[in-house]
Amino acid sequence: MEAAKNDLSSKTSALEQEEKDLAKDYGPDGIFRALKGKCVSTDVGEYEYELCWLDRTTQKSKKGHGNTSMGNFERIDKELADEEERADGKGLGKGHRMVLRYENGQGCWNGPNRRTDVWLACAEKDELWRVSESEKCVYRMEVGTPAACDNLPNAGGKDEL
Ligand code: MAN
Repeated sequence: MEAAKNDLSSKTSALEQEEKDLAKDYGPDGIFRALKGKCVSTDVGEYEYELCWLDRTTQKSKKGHGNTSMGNFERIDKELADEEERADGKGLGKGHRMVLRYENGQGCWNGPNRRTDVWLACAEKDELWRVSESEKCVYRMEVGTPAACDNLPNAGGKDEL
């Protein structure tokens, strides 16, 4: 009887986890679901920057000063990009792009909590192209991913978001 009770309780909590996951926003037609649990990163100066899809962004010190949270995934927006095309294709270009918002990261000394805007552009593979700090503790990532390509149903339309 006890064993059956334990079994029920672990199954109930597994079900609750699955229901929570189903309620989470994985983007138009769930295009980000395949990226769940995956991360991309790049080195810039004294830091390694990491984006874990629909989860978190992190600034990692290469000098052993530890990790700093740059925000937790909050929502998917759309914004207009207006950049020159790059020769290597690794840029946002012009047009509406999905922007993933990561908020409420580690507090900034004398400032707000860190946050990150993650701009997406269509690319053959998942790649963190560049990271900048547009103002103190407000970060911007530019990321290529097949999940942002227009041939995916609804990926180009604002209405579906
Ligand atoms: C650290 C890093 C920087 C940030 C400053 C703010 O050095 O997180 O990106 O600008 O703290 O004090």
